[in-house]
Amino acid sequence: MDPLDPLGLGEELSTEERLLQEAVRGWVRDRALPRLPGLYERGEFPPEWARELGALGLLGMQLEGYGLPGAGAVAHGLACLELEAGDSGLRSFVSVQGSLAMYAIRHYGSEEQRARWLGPMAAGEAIGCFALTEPDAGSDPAAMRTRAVRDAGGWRLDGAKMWITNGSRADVAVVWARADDGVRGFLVPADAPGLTTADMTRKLSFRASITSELVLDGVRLPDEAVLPGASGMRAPLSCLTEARYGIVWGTVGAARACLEAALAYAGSRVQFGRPIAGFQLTQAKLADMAAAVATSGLLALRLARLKDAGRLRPEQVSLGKLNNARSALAVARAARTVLGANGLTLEYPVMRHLANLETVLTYEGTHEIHALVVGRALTGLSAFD
Ligand code: TGC
Ligand code: FAD
Repeated sequence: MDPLDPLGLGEELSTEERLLQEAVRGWVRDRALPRLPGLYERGEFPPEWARELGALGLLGMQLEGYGLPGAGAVAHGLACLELEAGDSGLRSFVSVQGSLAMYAIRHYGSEEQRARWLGPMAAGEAIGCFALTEPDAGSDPAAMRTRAVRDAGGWRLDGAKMWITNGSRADVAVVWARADDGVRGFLVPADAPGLTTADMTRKLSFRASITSELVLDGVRLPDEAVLPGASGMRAPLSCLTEARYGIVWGTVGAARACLEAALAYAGSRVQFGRPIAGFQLTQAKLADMAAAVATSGLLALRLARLKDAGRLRPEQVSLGKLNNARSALAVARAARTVLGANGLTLEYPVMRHLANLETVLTYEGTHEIHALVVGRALTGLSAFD
């Protein structure tokens, strides 16, 4: 049995998809994995990785037009899987750039906004962030307090956004704010007077990823800064569906990396005179991990087929995120026990994945929110109203 692919899902892939997967896996192995423990310890994300990920064609890879690759759903998913097998922060960088910021500009932006931003963002020359969450509006973003007021000179934005990936690194922030006619999206350049950022440095999860607070204090913007196609909560929520799809795949990668580490460790660690892999309790853990990797991979592949057919519904993405984030976390926890005390260190990737997966369970809609979205789809009754 191939521990990286227990059900042989690789047989479902085209040659192009396999080549892309190999390329991303190779970049993660050669460029990222040797540096990740140190970066995680110091709380850093190397700025030069943006252009490297751009050169690999991964930023906005699933988007079409404006010179973007227009990759299929499986290829997009495999890239997320391989990146997150390295670190969830890597996949997040690509998700925020491509599935949130670029997706918002591609789908809701004007021709001028698309022409200005999409090329440099695909190349990793310009960084974007997606600012929806606020100190008092997390799971319920519709309760946002950031206000956009229109006057003769354009728009004035006031408010605060929190937990924003790449907030301080971004050349352009996609900021969601409440206007008189409902929620609107704005492209706020980093040098806009009145915009300040501060990094959130005391995280114990997602340490190799930049997370920031944004304060908008009387930020003046011209009419051209509005995303003309975005009106109401449907627009930001549709971006979330796109990024959540990437998480469904990415979590398979994190789980696979933990299984791989547990297998290698169990095969070489000797206690009571034999490798711990020979103990029945260890084998039960490994078998459960392999089953989780295989079934979450199958689920991701099914969602990809639905997405390519244009039939993927948001509640199916919620079901995928619900299952695969929980499943990956369970794999990481079990793998951690197999590694004993060594599993607690940065010498092995497992504790890093375990800590990251606590974020993955929480962001892009918490576990509970996705359960309620699926519950609403199953029963026809909304727990939110
Ligand atoms: P409601 O306000 O009633 O509906 C608004 C409109 O939006 C539509 N809609 C969606 N459309 C596309 N995709 C989705 N997932 C959608 N969910 C809702 C809905 O049909 C309606 O359309 P219309 O035309 O009738 O106006 O909202 P709701 O009751 O459907 O949703 C409530 C709830 C709780 C599910 C929603 O607010 C929610 O998803 N909350 C979670 C917030 C969240 O996920 N935040 C994430 C912030 S970004 C982030 O975490 C980035 S992390 C970095 C990384 O990704 O790596
Ligand atoms: P809350 O909404 O306060 O939830 C707290 C608890 O209450 C959770 O368990 C939740 O499930 C539960 N709860 C809430 N409502 C209900 C309910 N109706 N029924 C049952 N239980 C409920 N946001 C962005 O906009 N952009 C980003 O780039 C971004 N990046 C992030 C990066 C990191 C590292 C992290 C940790 C977060 C990031 N977020 C980002 C924010 C993230 O989306 C929010 O943390 C998430 O939506 C949850 O909001 P909250 O943390 O305020 O929790």
